[in-house]
Amino acid sequence: MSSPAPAFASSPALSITYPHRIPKSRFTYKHLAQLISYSPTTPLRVIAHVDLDAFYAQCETVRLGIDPSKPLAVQQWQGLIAINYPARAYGLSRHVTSTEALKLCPDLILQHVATWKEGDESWGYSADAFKEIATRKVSLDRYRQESRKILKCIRDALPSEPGMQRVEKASIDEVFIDLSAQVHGRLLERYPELRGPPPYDDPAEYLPKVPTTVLDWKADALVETGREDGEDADPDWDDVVMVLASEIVRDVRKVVYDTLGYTCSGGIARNKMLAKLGSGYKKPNQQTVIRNRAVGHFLGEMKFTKIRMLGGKLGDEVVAMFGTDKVRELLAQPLEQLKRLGDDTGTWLYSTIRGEDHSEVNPRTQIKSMLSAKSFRPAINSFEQGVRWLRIFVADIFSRCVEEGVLENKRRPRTINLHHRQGGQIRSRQSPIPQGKPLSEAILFDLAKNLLAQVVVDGRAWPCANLSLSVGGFEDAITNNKGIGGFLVRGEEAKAMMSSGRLVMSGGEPPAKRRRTKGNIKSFFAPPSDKKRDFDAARKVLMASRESTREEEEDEVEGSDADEFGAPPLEEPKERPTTPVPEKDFYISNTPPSAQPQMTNPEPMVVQKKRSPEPPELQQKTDTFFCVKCSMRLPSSEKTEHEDYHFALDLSKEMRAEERTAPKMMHAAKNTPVVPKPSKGRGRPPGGGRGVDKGQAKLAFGRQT
Ligand code: TTP
Ligand code: CA
Ligand code: CA
Repeated sequence: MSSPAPAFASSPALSITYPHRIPKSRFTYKHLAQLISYSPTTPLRVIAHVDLDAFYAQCETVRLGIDPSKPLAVQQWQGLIAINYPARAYGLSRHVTSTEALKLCPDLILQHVATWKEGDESWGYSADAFKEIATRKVSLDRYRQESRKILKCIRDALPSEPGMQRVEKASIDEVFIDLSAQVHGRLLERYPELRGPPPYDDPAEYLPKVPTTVLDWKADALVETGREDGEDADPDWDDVVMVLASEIVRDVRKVVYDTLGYTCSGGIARNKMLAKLGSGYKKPNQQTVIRNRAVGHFLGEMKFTKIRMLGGKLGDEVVAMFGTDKVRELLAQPLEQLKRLGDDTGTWLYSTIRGEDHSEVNPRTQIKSMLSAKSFRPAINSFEQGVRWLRIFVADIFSRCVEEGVLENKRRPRTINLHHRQGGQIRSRQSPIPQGKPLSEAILFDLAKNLLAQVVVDGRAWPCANLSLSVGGFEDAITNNKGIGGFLVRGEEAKAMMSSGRLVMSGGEPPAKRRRTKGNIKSFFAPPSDKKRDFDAARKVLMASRESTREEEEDEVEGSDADEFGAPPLEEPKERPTTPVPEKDFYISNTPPSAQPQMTNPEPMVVQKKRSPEPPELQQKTDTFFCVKCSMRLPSSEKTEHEDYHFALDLSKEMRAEERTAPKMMHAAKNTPVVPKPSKGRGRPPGGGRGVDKGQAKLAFGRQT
């Protein structure tokens, strides 16, 4: 156990002679040594977060060689997705349109993000892109390329010895760096008295005191302690650790600027959560240190919705439950109260607002999945149109696969997924990617087409408001010859392949019943001739290939290129509280929760219910309406269609009830059911909705026409 700490490791006798006067650190040799192994529990731990300033905007100034002091914004359709700092001085933000922006800042350089155009082989920059939302989709490839260069540059600026570098790419423009091991090295270099061994060889011995009372923080923004005596307390080793880390971050930022011309901001603190808050504290081109002595004050002043993971739905839920968004007020809530959010979430929140976060910097940089998506305004209405978009998605995804080393057979995805949104409904289909032959764009395209064909054949596919394609389950490919085993599939994949080619449906109703009622609704929206053409096209694709599908499981998407409602979503934070509240935020998005791909429900008659009712005060926030019939929030733009949908749904229920009660009416002569004429007018029941015979209902609605 620990004994009174000596002033210096080399003179333990001092501790015996003058125990009361011996200055000592609060930290032990063990704490110090734990830095080498990146222990998330050592109180000397130090993490940096580096975030590029106005990232897409800088990408454009660098690409075009524009003077960075000129105001510039990156446009996506009519909106702005990135605004450089000179333009922010004019009051521009992501909430203004490009037209409003030009009024506020007539000299603004507006650069539209690169796009893929229907039919093009590759993405490019086009002056007219903003007018062509219906035929183009955004490409973030350029920004991804720059992101990769920056990441490499950061790595090159850090020590290359094994175990001395731990970097996590947290999104397209930010990284976490665990500087613990590197700082440990610098500490021993600069302060030989720390080299040990510890007195009595006891790692629980306290470290000597820091041999100075003043530290040079250079130009770093130092977060205040909020206490009058806060600065008076002499520095301890945790402060020294922060100074050294801050030096490293300054160097890293300089290398990035000198090599590639990008400015970024940094945060330095004892954990990821605080480091991230630090990098956003003073921008642009600055770095902020949150010393341990300043943590309480720093967080207390803050809105907890700024904290990682609390920016989305979970944060909203906490605000609604406790009626505040201030950390200080939430600190007054006992743990038991916070546990109303769930045991794990409550416990996570309790320690988070107290500045505790033991999550590790995860050096995994490999992509797990890739997504390409498009929201359609106006909605698309045919299989053929859908297929044209799939071609772009596949080109987009395949080019990213190539960068991942698919051609060299380094890594390859195992599954392909299609999400299809129609009204308030998401349908998802998944299929395994055959592993026995080299992956090609053509293979992906065929698989994608097949998935869409399944959705179409299954009914009620149009009008489609959003399509997204993703590949996932990336694995390191085995390069040697696997023999016949290389062509075999395993586990889920095998199960999926063995299923009959029909969907595995969720929900209690037997498939036959569902299919019939599905037809009722489907025939409601498109004229029969179009439907037939569409259906035939889809069926042809399906006949050509006998791939089967299964209901999709949720998949973490790392790289995404969706342009949901005018702005692409960034990658999600990869870590979550242990009981995550479903959260998937699209930027500037009024997408209803029902439209989020993790909620899949291939059951066409039952509209996806939200997992938990949303607090009423949150319901008014976006441009949505609340459907009391299915307890679901949907974009206002879909209101009419949704009401039509309920009308048709009620109607089909009514008819089913009648089916059960009405006597079967048959043509005596031919012994065939009476076939009613196709109904005119949307949703008018054949025969006025009364006395419809079972055969009629079946033929009018159940048949794929
Ligand atoms: P951010 O790092 O959030 O913002 P930023 O880099 O533009 O500005 P800051 O200096 O405040 O860090 O996002 C990085 C990029 O992600 C941003 O340049 C554009 C893109 N993005 C969107 O497309 N839509 C959005 O709503 C947000 C927040 C970001
Ligand atoms: Ca940024
Ligand atoms: Ca960022």
